[in-house]
Amino acid sequence: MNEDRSAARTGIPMWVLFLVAVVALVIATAALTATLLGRPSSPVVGGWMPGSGSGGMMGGGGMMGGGPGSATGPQPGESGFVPGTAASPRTIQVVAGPGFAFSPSTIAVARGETVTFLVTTKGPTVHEFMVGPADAVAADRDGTPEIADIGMMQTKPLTCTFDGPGPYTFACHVDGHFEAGMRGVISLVR
Ligand SMILES: [Cu+2]
Repeated sequence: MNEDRSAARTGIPMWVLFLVAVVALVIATAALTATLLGRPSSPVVGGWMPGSGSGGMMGGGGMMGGGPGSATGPQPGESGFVPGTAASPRTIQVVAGPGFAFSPSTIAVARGETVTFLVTTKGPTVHEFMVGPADAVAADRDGTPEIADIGMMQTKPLTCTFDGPGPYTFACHVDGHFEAGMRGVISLVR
């Protein structure tokens, strides 16, 4: 057999050469795939989020569609706005910190829509994100939708439907943060 002769000439078993070739091919394919797919389509950042160029910060994955009703599109009250639904929530990015603040501190939500907040902590302090009826959020009431322990540069999702009368707010209830002003307002549109 031809292969046996060539293997004998080089002194390297044929299967080793084959393995090396396969590994090289896999690496090349992976590199090409990463190049083609690695470029994220534009990050979901609404015009109302000043200074947030935070593409690539989101760890959750799978939530960033940029599809109908995402934060890239028209906002509540604007023409062409598509409200989020339970089957296809609208994604809204929220930055916690640095310092005791959320950005944005006011978030427009259409009455009745379902929204997925993607909350990213910037800075070394761990934060939480609670959202719901204002009295429940102010009282840190059990059962109010909340994400805990959002560490630096972590992003965690929280999906809520705003089908109640409101008013709605959001806040961080890590010790002292709410008192320091780490809270915001959901403005219900329509
Ligand atoms: Cu906090």
